[in-house]
Amino acid sequence: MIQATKNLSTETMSTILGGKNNEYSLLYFPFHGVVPALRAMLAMSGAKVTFVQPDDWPVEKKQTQFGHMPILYETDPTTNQTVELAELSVLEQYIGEKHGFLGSNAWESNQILAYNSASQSLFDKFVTMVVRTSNPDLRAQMKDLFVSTQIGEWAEFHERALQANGATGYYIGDKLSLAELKTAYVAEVMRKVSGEMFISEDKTPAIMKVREVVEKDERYQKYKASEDWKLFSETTKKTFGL
Ligand SMILES: N[C@@H](CCC(=O)N[C@@H](CS)C(=O)NCC(=O)O)C(=O)O
Repeated sequence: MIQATKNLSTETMSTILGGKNNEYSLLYFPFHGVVPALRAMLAMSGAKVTFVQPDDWPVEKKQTQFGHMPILYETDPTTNQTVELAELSVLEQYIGEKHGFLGSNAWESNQILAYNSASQSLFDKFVTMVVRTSNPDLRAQMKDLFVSTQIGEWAEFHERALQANGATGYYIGDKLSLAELKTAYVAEVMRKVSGEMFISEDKTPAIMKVREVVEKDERYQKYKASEDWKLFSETTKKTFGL
C-alpha cells in the first residue's frame, strides 16, 4: 500500500501540490466505476501516472481518510514526499484545474463542474438503485424504475445545453473538459441500460456528438489503447455486465 509521508506541515503539503513535475498514483478497484473521467484526465495530463488497486482492501480501508476510493497519492520526485487526497469530486476539480480540463475562465470552470456534477448524479443514482441491489429479481425491477424515471430528464436537459453550444460536442467553448469526459461515459452506460429509448443519434444528436469529440482526442485514444484501460473494461464487463 502506498503511504503518504507522515508529519508534514500544511505548508509543505501545499508546496507539494503546487509542484510542476509531480507523479500520481490513483488507488481504485480495477474497473471503470466512478473514475473513468478522473483516470482519463490523469492519463491525458502527460504526468507520470500509475493506476493501482488495493491488495487487501478491508485492511487498507482502515488506513484511508474516509474508507472509500478513489484515493490520489501525489509525489514530488525531487523530495520523494507524498500527499494523499480523497473524494472523487475534489480530485476531479483539482486535477481538472491543474491540467487544463476546466475551461478557460471562472464561468467556464463553474459550468463544466455543474455539467459534470449533473451527469455524476445520474450515475450515482444508477449505482444506488440498481448496481447495489443484490437480489436479481429486485434488481431487474429497480432497473426498470431507474430507466423509466431518471434517464429521460437527464437526456433532455443535457441535449438542450449541448444544442445551445451549437451541438459541437462541447458543453462550453471548444476545448475538451471534465464535463465531456464524464458525460461520454455516463451516456455510454445509460445506452447499455436503456438501449435507444432516450439517447440515440435521432433523439439526442448533441449528446452522441460528445462521445465523438472524446474519442477523437489523441491523448484519449492513447489511454484507451493502454493495458490499464483494457483491464478496467474487461473487469467492468465481468463484474457488472456493462
Ligand atoms: N464519497 C466518496 C464515495 C466513493 C465510493 O463510494 N467509493 C466506493 C467505490 S465506487 C468504495 O470505496 N467502496 C469500497 C468501500 O466503501 O469499502 C467519493 O465521492 O469519493
